[in-house]
Formats: sequence, structure tokens, C-alpha cells
Amino acid sequence: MQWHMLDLQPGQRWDVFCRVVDNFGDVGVCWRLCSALAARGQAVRLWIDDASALAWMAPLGAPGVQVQPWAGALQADHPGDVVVEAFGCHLPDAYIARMAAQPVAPVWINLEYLSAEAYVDRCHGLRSPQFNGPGAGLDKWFFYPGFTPATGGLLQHPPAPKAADASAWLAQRGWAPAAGERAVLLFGYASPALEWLLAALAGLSMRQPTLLWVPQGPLQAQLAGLPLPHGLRLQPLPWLALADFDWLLAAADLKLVRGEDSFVRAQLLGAGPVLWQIYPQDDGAHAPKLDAWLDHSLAGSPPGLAAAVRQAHHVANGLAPGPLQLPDLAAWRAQHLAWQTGLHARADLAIQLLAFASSRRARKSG
Ligand code: TRH
Repeated sequence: MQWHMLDLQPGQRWDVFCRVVDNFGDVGVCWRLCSALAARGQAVRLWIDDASALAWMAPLGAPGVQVQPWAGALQADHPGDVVVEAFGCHLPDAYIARMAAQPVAPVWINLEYLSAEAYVDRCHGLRSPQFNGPGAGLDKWFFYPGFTPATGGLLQHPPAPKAADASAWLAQRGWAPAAGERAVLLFGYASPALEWLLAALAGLSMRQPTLLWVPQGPLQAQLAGLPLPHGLRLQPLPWLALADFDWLLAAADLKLVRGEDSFVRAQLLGAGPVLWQIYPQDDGAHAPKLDAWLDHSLAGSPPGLAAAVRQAHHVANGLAPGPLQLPDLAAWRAQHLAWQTGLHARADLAIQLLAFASSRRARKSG
């Protein structure tokens, strides 16, 4: 599809650039952003260096979103009105030069990784004037997702599915919990703490048996090689579309999630509390990042519960020795639901990004 056809749609033309570093978070976040913008009448091109995961994440695509190979941007006729550089992925020089040559320069936004750390409040919305290179004279703007009103918020698209619809979807596939069974989603990285987690879940299943939904990934492979404690039943899953992954998040009684996109979705969807396996970084930067999120999400919780949730996260992430003890599930669920209500009350990231881009554009042409 050519740009002039997209011009028929209301809204602006967006170019979103994504490089897949590893795993699926980069593509998951970028796809969710593109489809959220398109759902609000924007015409979006997603320039991506490896679109292979989209074959199962978004097999039907999304109206208004064109997926383009990264290299195609070198020949792009003219840049979008708004250009999003996801996670500092470095736009091609030739494309930047074309941005600089426009009579009205596009709004150039660097979308950062999510963090609850304090620097995010300070850095969100900052301008970075470009003094050198093909973009000299342009401004780049930093846009930070986050949990506070001073940040760009979280992507809340699409809206949460209903629990009853999730149950029906699971039943159709034969993945529904049996009567009286608890359902736990285990979407994580391979981890030495997995055995502690299984032991903790087995402890819970003395009162109520537990079904483990295990999506594709290294944890599924690791689980296949471990003896499963009594009371736990394993349901390995195939690759699922993002929209289908939501059913699991909506229905689970407890959710181990990882990275960024499943972590955000798990907080927004369903009543089951969240155990976050954070993306580990060689320099240890994940430890303060995890604690910053715990500080925010546990603020105001009963001290005993807060300590138990924090300890479970530290053990699950290899930041404290085992064994892993799961917090009381009813109290944890109440804390999760209170946190979730607060998140739903905040402005969606796509809406904030639209407003931000419009204000920068007005400033440019004004
Ligand atoms: O895959 P992740 O670990 O992703 C990332 C990236 O690797 C990135 O480099 C890193 O910086 C970032 O973490 C912090 O976890 P995440 O973010 O949860 O992404 C997984 C996505 O895959 C999520 O959108 C859910 C989706 N998914 C499905 O839609 N269906 C599936 O069947 C599976 C297994 C995953």
C-alpha cells in the first residue's frame, strides 16, 4: 500500500522502527504500539529487522499497520509525520537525512524501555537537539513509559477480555482447569529458581491441585526435564497470538511473566497476582529496576504482605537464596487488584504519545 492511500485515513503518518535484540519483547511492544495507534485512526508503517515472530504473534495483522523490512526504509519515499525509534535502535542515516530535508521536520521520538525507577520521571519528555551527523538541526524527544503521572504511561491496548470469554476460549482448546483446580501461568526464562517455585506451588496444591500453563520458551524445555511434584499438572502450549495470550493472563490465578510486554499485560489483565521474572542484565541493573517496581506496586500494602511479595521476587530472580515462599494468595490478589485499578485510571501510552507528538508538531510549525 502506498502512502497516498493511507493519506485517506484521518490522523497522521507514523513510522515506527524496531530492531529485535532478542526474545519477543521488542517486537511485542512495537506491534502493540502500532496497532494501538492504527486503532486511533493513524496510518502506521512498522520498519523491523526481523518480523518472523509476527507470523504467530499477529497472524491476521492489523488494519492500518504496514509491516516493512528495515532495509526498505533506505528507499522510503518520504518519512512519516512522526517517527518512533524504539529502544534507541538507531535509524538508518539515509532516512535521518531525509527527515532533515523535509520542509517541516517529522517529530522524532525515542521510545524507551519501561522502568519504575525515579530517573524516568525526570527524563520523560526531554529534548535532545542533534548537533552532528545527518540529523544535525533536528530535535529528538525522549518518551518514557512508566507507572507515574509524570511518565508516558502503559500501553493499554487492546482492552482486557472478559473472564467468561477467557474460560470459553480455554474450554474450546481443552486447556481449562478441571473443577477445583487452580491455574498458574509460567512464562519465564530458564532459571535455577524454577525448582523452588515448583516446590512452592506443590505446597499450595496440597490444598488445591494446580494446572500449569507453560507457553513456548526455555522454561517449557527446562520443565520437560524435571520431575513434576505431586499435585501439579502440566499443560504445555503452542505459540499463541498476542490476543490469545491475553486469555491466559485474564484467566490465571497466578502469573509468572517476564521481560516487558507480558509483564505489563499481566498487571493490566485478570485477578491473578504477578510474579515478575525480570530480564537479567550483565551489569546487575535489573536488581534496582525490580526493587523500584516493587516499591511502587507495594506502596500502602500491609507490611507482612509487602515483605513476602518482595522476598518471593528476590528468590525467583536469583537475588536471594531459596527456598521460595509464595505470599498468601488471597492477600496478594487484593494487592494486585488495587494496583491494577490505579493503572487503569492512568492515561494510555498511545493516547499520551499522540498528544505529545501533536504538541511537538505544533511547536515546530508555530
Ligand atoms: O520475550 P521477552 O523476554 O522480551 C524482552 C526482550 O527480549 C528485550 O530484549 C528485553 O529488553 C525486554 O524483554 C525487557 O518478554 P516480553 O517482553 O514479555 O515479550 C514476550 C512477548 O511474546 C509478549 O508480548 C507475549 C508474547 N507471546 C505471545 O504472544 N504468544 C506466545 O505464545 C508467547 C510464548 C509469547
